[in-house]
Amino acid sequence: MSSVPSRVSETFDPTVWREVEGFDLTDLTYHRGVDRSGDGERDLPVVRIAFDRPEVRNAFRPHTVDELYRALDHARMTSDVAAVVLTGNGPSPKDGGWAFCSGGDQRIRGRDGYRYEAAGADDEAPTARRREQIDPARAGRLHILEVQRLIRTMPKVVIAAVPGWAAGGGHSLNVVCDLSIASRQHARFMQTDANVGSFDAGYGSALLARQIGDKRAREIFFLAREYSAEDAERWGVVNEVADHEDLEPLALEYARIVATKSPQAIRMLKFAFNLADDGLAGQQVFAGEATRLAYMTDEAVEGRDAFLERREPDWSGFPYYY
Ligand code: S0N
Repeated sequence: MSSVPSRVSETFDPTVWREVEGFDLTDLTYHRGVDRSGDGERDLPVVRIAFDRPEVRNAFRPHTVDELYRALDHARMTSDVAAVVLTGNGPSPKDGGWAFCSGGDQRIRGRDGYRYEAAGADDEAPTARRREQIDPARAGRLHILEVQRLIRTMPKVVIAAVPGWAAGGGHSLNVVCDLSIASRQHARFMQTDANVGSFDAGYGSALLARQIGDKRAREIFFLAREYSAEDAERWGVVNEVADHEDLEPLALEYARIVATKSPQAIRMLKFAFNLADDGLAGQQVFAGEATRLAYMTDEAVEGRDAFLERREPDWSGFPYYY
């Protein structure tokens, strides 16, 4: 672990990342990998997106989700980025606790659009909570589900690096990432949805059951018990457990390995893995790639040219069997 704490995260290595410019982020940090080992600086095909609300275990409010969608979508459209590391900055300045993400910010949630604020030190009852009304239209938005779909359908490998708590909607985000690694010392997992009257009845539960088995997934949701990084690895919730200081380097290593592979092969494989579970939506994403590839063939070019040249297409050069 770096002995010099950086403003991003204690385990963040500023020598291998540069801030992505043009984003005015408050709830996240967004970095591009860089290789500074030789002369000058070379961009790596990797980005790091991190929740940056460690004082609330990296819970997401609607604004956090807006930022996350924007950063992920930028990564999706950046053609020389192969992989995304999704993580949480830390530790908490309050108590030193680490988190990947603790899900929806429970102070900003639900039907009535209330925001609960911890009382200030000069309040009459310091343990009480103030509440103020916020725009109900935004408070009710569960657009973290849009983020889940973006992670699921983006043609890049998304790697969850879990440095601490993955709870509630944060637990579900880990489920939806393509690969996951967790800190041996600090990563903890708990699916708290049913504790707080919330339920991820989509990927968070159904995909989890697909990944680790139905009984275990039901146990995780119905009992909402805390489990460790080792449990998570044994059950298949994460791919690998690493010592805390090795987590970010390992995430970067995963990402760099992915970046050595054929982009098209990775894309087709990701969509193939999704296809059966995602039904027609999965087929549509896979088929979009198949069509894009088909457009590059002479056969498709013949079809297009025949239309533009107002003639019958000549398919004679294209066999019915390869
Ligand atoms: C993660 C847990 C287990 C960690 O426990 P630990 O280490 O004992 O820390 P705490 O003392 O509990 O927490 C430290 C400080 O952080 C605050 N905090 C933690 N999590 C949240 C959170 N999710 N929202 C708001 N604040 C949070 C604590 O309050 C504490 O602050 P201080 O120091 O001021 O007291 C433990 O913290 C825990 O169980 N957290 C809650 C996990 C949870 O239930 N998450 C929500 C589950 N549901 C979802 O995620 C679905 C999405 C969702 O809720 C939503 C999102 C957006 C819009 C709408 C919704 C909706 O459902 O309607």
